[in-house]
Amino acid sequence: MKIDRVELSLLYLPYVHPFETSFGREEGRTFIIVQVYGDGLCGYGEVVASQEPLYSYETTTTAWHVLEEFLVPLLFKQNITEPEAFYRAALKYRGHPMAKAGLELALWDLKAKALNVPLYQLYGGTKKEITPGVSCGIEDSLAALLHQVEAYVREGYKRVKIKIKPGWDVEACRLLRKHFPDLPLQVDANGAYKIEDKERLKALDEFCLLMVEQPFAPYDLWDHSRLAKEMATPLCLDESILSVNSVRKAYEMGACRIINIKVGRVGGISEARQIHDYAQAHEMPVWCGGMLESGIGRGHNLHLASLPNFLYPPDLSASKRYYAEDIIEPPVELTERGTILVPEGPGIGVNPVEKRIKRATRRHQVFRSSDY
Ligand code: OSB
Ligand code: MG
Repeated sequence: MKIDRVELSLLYLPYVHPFETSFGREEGRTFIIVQVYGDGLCGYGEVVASQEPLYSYETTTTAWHVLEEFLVPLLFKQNITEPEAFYRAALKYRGHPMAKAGLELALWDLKAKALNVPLYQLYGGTKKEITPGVSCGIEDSLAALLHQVEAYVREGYKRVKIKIKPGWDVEACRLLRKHFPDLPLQVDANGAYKIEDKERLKALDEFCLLMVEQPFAPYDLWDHSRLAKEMATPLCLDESILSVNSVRKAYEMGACRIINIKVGRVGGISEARQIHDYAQAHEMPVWCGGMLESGIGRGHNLHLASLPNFLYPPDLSASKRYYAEDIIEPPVELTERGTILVPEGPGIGVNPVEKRIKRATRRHQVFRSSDY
């Protein structure tokens, strides 16, 4: 195998419904698709960085810069073809996990396609079918939130997560619990609280939530460990978990009992699998988070979520929950059982539609191995 070229495309897709978190409302998503060509095959990856540095410091512009100036040259100058080799080589560059993950994912897809196997087989995935959850943004009113949750439950979603922030938390949970006494429900604060809000967060214990995700700032493991000691509901960390090393610290401090794994946030599948294995050895369940990915990133998430210690439902919904027209065909859909099947075709096992990718593309660049 020789990698002939890498292509980057910057895409914009509007959401079917605006998505609001504690850091703001977005009407659509700007993201990067990475394509890696070799042996007549093409591997696809997605960079989940957003246009603005809200969820993380990375943006589509920083990711493009890091890919163009450092990661793509690294690949060509060292003749790297294997995703594991790329992961190890790219460790020398500090940070920028989403940029690294996008290219690593494309190399995994290419490798699996060359071997003619689905990705989950390379990863050691065991589940063929996944029961997903749906992540609901902050709405203009509690009535609108209830309406949205009712629609998702009617569509077949078996677990609901709502975004919270100070002032949009206890009452929202009370209302949903009243209407759905048995629904598996969880909340995600994206770091919107401070330790001074501890009593408000403890009030959430009343609602039998599966977990409270990332109440405090990403760097604040210590305050999470203080809250965890006083709360019955398990804490889950998302933004705080950047590597297997940060999981060890969170575990040893008792900062959380559950880990949200996002392949972009941790810098790729190699790191994500180490986190999975460490958590499994320490009896900490993990689950697969989402970044409102296109069908390409979501397809990748399905394979990761098929690993055995992914014990809670992922934030991974059908294509139509996010986009009127996904860039893959067929789109991701829920079965009558409210599940999603892990694709069985080679690689990611989803079919990107080049025409739709082109239509959504705002910037495109080709990098040829012969130029390095
Ligand atoms: O914190 O999990 C999060 C989306 C963007 C940024 C952060 C988060 C999210 C989600 C979306 O919750 C989940 C999904 O992709 O369905
Ligand atoms: Mg989160």
